[in-house]
Amino acid sequence: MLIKIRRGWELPESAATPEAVVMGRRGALGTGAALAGAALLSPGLAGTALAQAAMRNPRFQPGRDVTPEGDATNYNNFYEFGGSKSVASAAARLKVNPWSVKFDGLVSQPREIGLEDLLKQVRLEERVLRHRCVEAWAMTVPWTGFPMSELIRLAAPRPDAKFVVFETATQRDTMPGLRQAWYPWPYTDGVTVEEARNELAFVATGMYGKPLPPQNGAPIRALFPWKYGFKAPKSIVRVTFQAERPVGYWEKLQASEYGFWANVNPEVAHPRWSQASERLLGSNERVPTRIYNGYGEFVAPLYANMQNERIWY
Ligand SMILES: Nc1nc2c(c(=O)[nH]1)N[C@H]1C(S)=C(S)[C@@H](COP(=O)(O)O)O[C@H]1N2
Ligand SMILES: [Mo]
Repeated sequence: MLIKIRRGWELPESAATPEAVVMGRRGALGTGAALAGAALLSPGLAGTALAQAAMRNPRFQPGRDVTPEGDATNYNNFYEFGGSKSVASAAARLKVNPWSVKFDGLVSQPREIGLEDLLKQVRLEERVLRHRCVEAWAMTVPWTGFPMSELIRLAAPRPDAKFVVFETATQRDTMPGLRQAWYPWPYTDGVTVEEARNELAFVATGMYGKPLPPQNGAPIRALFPWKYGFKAPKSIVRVTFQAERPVGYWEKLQASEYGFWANVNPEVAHPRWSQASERLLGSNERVPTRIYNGYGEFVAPLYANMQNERIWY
């Protein structure tokens, strides 16, 4: 079915203008934004706490070249800053200091924790992970951060908590996208607590050995590398535990196309385009999509006994 007003989220990648591929702007913007992100943080936190002193975890071998930094930081989806892929300069206005994250819902003790405080209670590592957007582009990024299971431990959910929802910042003054009232702000998405505890689930605070640039979700974002990228909320301000399955931003927009599970599968097409292959940011090479984005050994058991669930998109 064709919809009258075509918005960014309704377009397959092939129909979008690859504005970020204009050479020259990329490197300069990427570096500038990353530095701006670091400079906004308090001196104690800048650079060090968010990204440094992190050893690469050898358990996660990408089997692909790392995407050039300028490509990963200048071709983004961050609808709060607009529907194009070129949001890096707009996102540079994001205010990341101070930053805190709320833990609420079915937790033993609801609380709000400052980011510096949170980072003191985890050990950072670097993981090179593949990222696969539902629009069929992909990248391979060295992220700095900590296992999502650590965040869950700090939040201390009660046993009746079955799902966890991540809510993204809404800064009226820095995010022009919020004025587009037909979008279901704030951007949220969730997974099962069991998925969040899987060792592959990651919380990123840096990339390429530096603090996350705003456009990639500064200062803290989620990563579920076996799922389509829309399940990876950026700039998280709230983590809520609940018994009912949540309906995230994309599912609210178009449930027939973006479901709750959204695991990567080359054989299950998106209702409007094939997922059989993906385009690598940087080289533009097309390569076959892999089931669970190549991470089946870590996550396939999570879905082994699921029936009557649309787990692929
Ligand atoms: N808050 C927020 N988080 C978001 C999005 C968004 O628009 N807003 N887009 C998602 C989508 S569709 C993708 S593919 C990834 C893109 O992450 P990247 O820009 O770091 O590549 O972020 C996800 N997280
Ligand atoms: Mo995406």
